[in-house]
Amino acid sequence: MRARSLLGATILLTGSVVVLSGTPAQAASLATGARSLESVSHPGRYIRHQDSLGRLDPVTASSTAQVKLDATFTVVNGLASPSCYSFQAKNGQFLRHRDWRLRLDTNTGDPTFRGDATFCAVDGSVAGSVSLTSYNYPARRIRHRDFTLWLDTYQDTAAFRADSSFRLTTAWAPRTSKNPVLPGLFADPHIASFNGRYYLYPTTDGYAGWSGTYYKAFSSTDLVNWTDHGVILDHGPDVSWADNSAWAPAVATRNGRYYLYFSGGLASGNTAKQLGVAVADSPTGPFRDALGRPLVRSDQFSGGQAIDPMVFVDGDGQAYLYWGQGVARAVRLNADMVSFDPAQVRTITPPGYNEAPFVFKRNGTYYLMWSQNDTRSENYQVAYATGTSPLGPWTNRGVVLQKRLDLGIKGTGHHSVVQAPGTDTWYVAYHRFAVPAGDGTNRETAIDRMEFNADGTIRPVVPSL
Ligand code: FUB
Repeated sequence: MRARSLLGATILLTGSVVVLSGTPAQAASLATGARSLESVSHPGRYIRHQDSLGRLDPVTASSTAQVKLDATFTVVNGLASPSCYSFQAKNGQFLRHRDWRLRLDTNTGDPTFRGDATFCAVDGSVAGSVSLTSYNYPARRIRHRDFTLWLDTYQDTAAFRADSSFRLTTAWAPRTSKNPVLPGLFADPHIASFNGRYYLYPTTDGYAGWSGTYYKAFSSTDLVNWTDHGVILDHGPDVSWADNSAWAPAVATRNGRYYLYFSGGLASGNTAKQLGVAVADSPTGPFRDALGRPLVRSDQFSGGQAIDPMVFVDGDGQAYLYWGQGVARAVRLNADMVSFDPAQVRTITPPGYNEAPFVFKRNGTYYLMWSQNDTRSENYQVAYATGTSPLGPWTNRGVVLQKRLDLGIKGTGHHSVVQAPGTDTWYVAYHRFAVPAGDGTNRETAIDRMEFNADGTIRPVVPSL
């Protein structure tokens, strides 16, 4: 069952925080972003961590900056399920239960950790409050006892209900940076502009071995405030030939329809990655597998992995498909957007290429961009070439986006580019190791300006927090 908005829910405002709530003990929907969680039974006390253990302590305006940081969590997409939530501390660790005690830990990406660090929201004991049930032990809820936090079996008493209810309030330590633009772990962002609105289509990250299974879509009018449109394609129910490795989606539009190109693999048997295409009538889906089989099979071309698809539609309406890890390939797509002539596929692997090809056009020049090095390396970076056609030939231009260690920014790659409609203003969306505690499977999505010199070359992108 996929995450869907709750029909018939009422909107309650608690401070600046929106809590969508149904009747008592029903699933509730939380706004993601930086929040603090105030106790219902002890107003003025907030969930915080100290020495990695969860506590319920007083926090006031005169509390130290550290206490305010420790009492601030970012509500993010559930590590185990998009129907639920995880709570990321400012140090990058996640609130999880272990031995029934609430504590902070680093996400290992394995199913046990993700389950232990995922909580589903149900109505709390008073209007506007929530109670957080465990994803993997649904009969248990986060509650405080002697001002320490535990995962206890639900008891139908007024005291238990109050001790396990919290109001999400404005964060004691509000965010001071513009990136990441999406709360939580999302990688390989494909950014696009359709009908005056920006869209982001990322890989859902935080899984060991990048074993995620579903894609979400987000949209924005200002590149700052993003609306989560929920799951738009889920390999489990929606794709017969792929279970996992839901990687690096890219969306293109033609004739009023939207085509989502994606990678997928099987958990057993032939686990090699393949490319698929799904179609929808809206940029936020729901998408359905257009072919019921891969668009590019794992065994179809020799060398490289069939991952990281990207489609560029030229001004004459001709669409081109690019893809590949290790080897970069390109081909004209047929007008149906879901087929091509295999005999016409070209290898266009540029120097230092690893993966994530991306093509756009500006002032008659075609730009081919790609990621170098391994996504687990802090040296993951973006380089580019320019050409006179969507298929080259290409002139290598070097690296334009790389780590910025003075700000703790590492592993900047798997990017995409969007032009602000009607302007010559361009933006690059990319992922990086989550700041401060991320790595190659705990990545987050950032957006920065991408500027050009008078000769059309791209200026080095300045990654920002
Ligand atoms: O997110 C999974 C894989 O990691 C992508 O397909 C690659 O481009 C790399 O970012």
